Amino acid sequence: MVEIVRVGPTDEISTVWLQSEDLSARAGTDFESVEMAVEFPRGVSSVTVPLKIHDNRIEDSDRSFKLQLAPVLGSTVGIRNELTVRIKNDDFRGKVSLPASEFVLFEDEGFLDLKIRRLGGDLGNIPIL
Ligand SMILES: [Ca+2]
Repeated sequence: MVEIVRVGPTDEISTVWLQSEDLSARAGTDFESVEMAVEFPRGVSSVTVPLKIHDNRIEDSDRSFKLQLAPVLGSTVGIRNELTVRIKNDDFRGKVSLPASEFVLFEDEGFLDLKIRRLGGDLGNIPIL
């Protein structure tokens, strides 16, 4: 969600235009495109707009898109009229590690059951070659 704040008198209705622009994030793939009029009724100084972000379940880099405000019907937009939204990747394969740096066993034991641990990831399979 993004909050749009109206500064100054609130005794009149005011409307601004909000739209998104792709940067490294793509509308339709990484987030739902935004293209809408945002109305401030009389007495209202802030409006919250919901943003829909898609979880791609792919290990990738962070991606960004921009939100821009534009005036409508004589409204005035402040100097802060752009906002960059960064979508942080939270899909990781994790790290694989051995349980110890040394194991000691007698040669007549024949086998060693080695437990390999996966830490900090939940995405897909990690092949052990
Ligand atoms: Ca991802």
